[in-house]
Amino acid sequence: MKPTHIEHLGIAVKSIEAALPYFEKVLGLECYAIEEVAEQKVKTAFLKIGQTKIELLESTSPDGPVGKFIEKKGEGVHHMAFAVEDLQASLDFAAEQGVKLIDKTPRKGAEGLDIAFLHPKSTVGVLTELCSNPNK
Ligand code: CMX
Repeated sequence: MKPTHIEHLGIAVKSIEAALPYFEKVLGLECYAIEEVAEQKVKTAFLKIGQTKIELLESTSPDGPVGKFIEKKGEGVHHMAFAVEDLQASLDFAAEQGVKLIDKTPRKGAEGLDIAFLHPKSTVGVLTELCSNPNK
């Protein structure tokens, strides 16, 4: 599969507004976009550090994946996203290796990326996202 880099780290937060001062004022990063992903029931805020982004995830509904995660585990690292060149081929390869897929085919995520998730039970407990940029 050979991911090219860590595209982003997803961090579940109760409130983007309350979390941003730590990332902006203490770490000195800049939030360059806030976007709602209705299908995932989240609002996202993006900060860039080198080639990698930090994606703050605030749930827009208690029954969404991030709402359920915060209810169970509290705020913290929610997922890790790897950039791959051929997303469908990477998913097929992971499935062949016995990895349980949450998404068998790509769907649309924030920033126009094609995304798909691998189940944390198959990825040593770290919810894993694979993503590719359809415009590259
Ligand atoms: N990291 C690690 N483990 C996780 C997890 C996470 N982020 N979220 C849930 N789990 C674990 C739970 O702890 C639970 O483990 P146990 O069975 O040992 O208790 C198990 O997975 C099942 O969790 P659940 O609360 O019952 O939740 P569901 O089965 O309904 O869903 C999951 C879990 C991972 C399939 C679901 O959250 C999902 O589909 N996630 C992918 C989509 C997503 O997270 N979208 C938000 C980000 C959007 C974006 O980046 O744009």
